[in-house]
Amino acid sequence: MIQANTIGYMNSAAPDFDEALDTLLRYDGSTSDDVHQAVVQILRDVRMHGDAAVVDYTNRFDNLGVADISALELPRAALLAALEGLPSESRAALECAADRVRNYHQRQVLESWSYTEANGTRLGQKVTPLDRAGLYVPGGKASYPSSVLMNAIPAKVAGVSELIMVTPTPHGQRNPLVLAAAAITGVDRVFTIGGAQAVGALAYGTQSIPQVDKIVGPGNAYVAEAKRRVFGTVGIDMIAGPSEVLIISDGTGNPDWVAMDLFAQAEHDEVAQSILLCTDVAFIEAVAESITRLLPEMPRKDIIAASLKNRGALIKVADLDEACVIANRIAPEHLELAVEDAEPWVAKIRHAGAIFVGHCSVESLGDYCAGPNHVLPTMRSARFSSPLGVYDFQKRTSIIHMSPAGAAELAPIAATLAYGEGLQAHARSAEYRK
Ligand code: HSO
Ligand code: ZN
Repeated sequence: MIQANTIGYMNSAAPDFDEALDTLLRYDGSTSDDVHQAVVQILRDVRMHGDAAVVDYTNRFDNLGVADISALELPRAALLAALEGLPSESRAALECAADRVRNYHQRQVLESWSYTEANGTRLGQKVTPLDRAGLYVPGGKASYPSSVLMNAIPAKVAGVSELIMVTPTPHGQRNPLVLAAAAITGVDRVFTIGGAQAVGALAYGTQSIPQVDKIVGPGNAYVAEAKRRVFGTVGIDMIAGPSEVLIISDGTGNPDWVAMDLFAQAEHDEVAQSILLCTDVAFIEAVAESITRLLPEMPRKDIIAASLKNRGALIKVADLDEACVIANRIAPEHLELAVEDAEPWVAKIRHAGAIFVGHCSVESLGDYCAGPNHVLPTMRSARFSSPLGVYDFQKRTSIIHMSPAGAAELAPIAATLAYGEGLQAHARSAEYRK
């Protein structure tokens, strides 16, 4: 039987299902007043005092004792040493993943285009990479080398000239895999700073840290709040919510696989969300049994258990069509189609960050090395946004090249519209070209 204390069970046929689903999906990502106030203060200090403030906060928050900012920059040699020092298996895996991610992202490059009208007027769109991007890499338990690949590679493929990584090293502890990933992807400069002070340094620039044009990468509540506040001064990628997986099952396949896929999401953190939609009650029971049996084996069982209990659910649905309707409503970050004949169902999914098609296509392959980006829209934002990609490091400029004949032809039209708006100078500057 399904143990409701491990993971919630729901049935789409229940009269209160809609409300129950809304409650399940609800997540309050708002920032607390404390975080907000601390971030305002830190950003103000970094803006006013530059390097000195960054050094101060870093010494205080990361338990360091450096005299100046030069001690907080890692030379390229340190990155290469981290790469050289890796066990060969780790290095090969990182390099294989990087190659695959690069290969996938090369197909995303937006090209400039233009067209010429009969009278010689040429109109177009010119695509340019950002000059400088900043990549935030968290320290501690959420420090993922795979995320360095996923953020740095699209920037480099786009042609960003300078990519600056910041990552905190509390108590001086460095993560060699993160540094090796920076070496492989060609990150240009690395500063061992973190938190809101690092976001401020990248956004405003200091005496030693160059101002960037866009900041990408995940972070804790302070980093998220700092990114929100510097948006406008610089671009940002997105403010990611907890990671989510939605699995659609037709009752085929191995329940252990489904249980472990739910765990893989749940082990990220206590508020990660793992949901199964399944047409077959017996299979749901089998998955519940797998969960109970496999959970004690997991080193992160406490996090998994909390996540499944707080935000997980096994949901019985009538059929796969209904599952797709619910999936579109959820707009999950990751959607697994764990069904026998999966391909035809892809067309029915309109809102998801990434779709994993068939029993072999599991999220963890996508997290590391399939090729597509693992930075994906969360909290239902797949309804209107897309995976991080090369296009996030490219911008577009319109090109208007009027021929004399083209200008003469359009001048009266522009003038008419300008007089209608009461804008004389607009009208006359158009009419000069007649
Ligand atoms: N599932 C995470 C990415 C990740 N998983 C990194 C493991 N490492 C968000 O898509
Ligand atoms: Zn993951």
